[in-house]
Amino acid sequence: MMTDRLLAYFMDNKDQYISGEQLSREFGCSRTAIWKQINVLRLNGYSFDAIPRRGYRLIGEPSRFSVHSLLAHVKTEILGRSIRLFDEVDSTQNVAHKLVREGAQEGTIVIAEAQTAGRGRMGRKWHSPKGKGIWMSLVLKPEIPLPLLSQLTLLIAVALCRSVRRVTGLEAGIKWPNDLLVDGRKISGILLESSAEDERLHYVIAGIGISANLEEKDFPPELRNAATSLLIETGREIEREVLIGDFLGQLEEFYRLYTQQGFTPIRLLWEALSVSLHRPIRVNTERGVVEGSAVALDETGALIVELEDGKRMTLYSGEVHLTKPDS
Ligand code: BT5
Repeated sequence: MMTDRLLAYFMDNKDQYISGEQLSREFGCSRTAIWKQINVLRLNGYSFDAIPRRGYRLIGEPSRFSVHSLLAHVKTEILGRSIRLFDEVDSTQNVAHKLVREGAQEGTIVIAEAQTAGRGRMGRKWHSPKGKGIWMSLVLKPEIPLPLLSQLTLLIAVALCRSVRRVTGLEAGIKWPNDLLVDGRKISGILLESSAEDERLHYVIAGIGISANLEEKDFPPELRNAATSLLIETGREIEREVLIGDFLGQLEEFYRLYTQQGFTPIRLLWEALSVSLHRPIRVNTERGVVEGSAVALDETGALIVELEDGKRMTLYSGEVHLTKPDS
């Protein structure tokens, strides 16, 4: 309640600095209580400028996806033919799984402004603050055998990477298998979850997280070295609807190419955008640490690593670390 009243007060006094003292008088509480409420508003996507002795000024409100603008940019036939927008969910993956079980068709997209339990692979967390990113899940029903599912991650990574490059002009690259990096820091991740029976895929939920408009302060301290955003890298706000529309267009095109011609053309595109090929890497796999240099993808999408003794190893999963800067 108090947060709503405080917000209304700032809205009525836009462009003005309001001192903590004045606010504490107005609301009959301590300045610490005001400061806490301002932080609650910040977590909800409001930005404040704070100057000692002058006070606080509301400088930004959380942006909201506009259905109108999304529809104007999404020109695809299958992907995005049903778009479900949410203000806040635990994870768009959970919502999409539920929708599929209720009969949602291929191409259904779930987008949320915020996720309270956004997830990455292997139980890792995906930081998803309100109004700042693209947190979305896509329902796919590909007719491929289960062991080839990792090709789909690579296909999505190629579409995403090309689209980020085109919309932002940044030199984004792909780190095997599912990270998009700019200057060595992560801006986007892909998470595939599937339901299958006897090697037959029922459906796939492709989760895509893009850190679009996060500022440095929107990242928790432990992520600031490893993660970045399109806003930080370009210095300008990204119109999320434009990126979503472009990405879905690319993905639909590659998805069609893949259905018609198989993985080879996607593999070549992937290799051209990869930052993890032909350079020293260390991979943490379930069977231990492997060091060497990645030389190519095989036909299933697995990574072929050449070890120091010249032997080659095929990796199907794992966490790649680039061990030396670009040469
Ligand atoms: C991923 O996992 O990169 C897959 C992320 C998928 C997120 C989307 S958002 C929509 C959908 N709904 C969900 O609940 N999830 C999907 P992984 O490779 O495990 O990487 C996780 C690591 O990325 C974390 O341990 C952090 O180091 C880093 N990270 C977390 N949040 C980030 C962010 N917002 N931007 C950049 N890096 C982040």
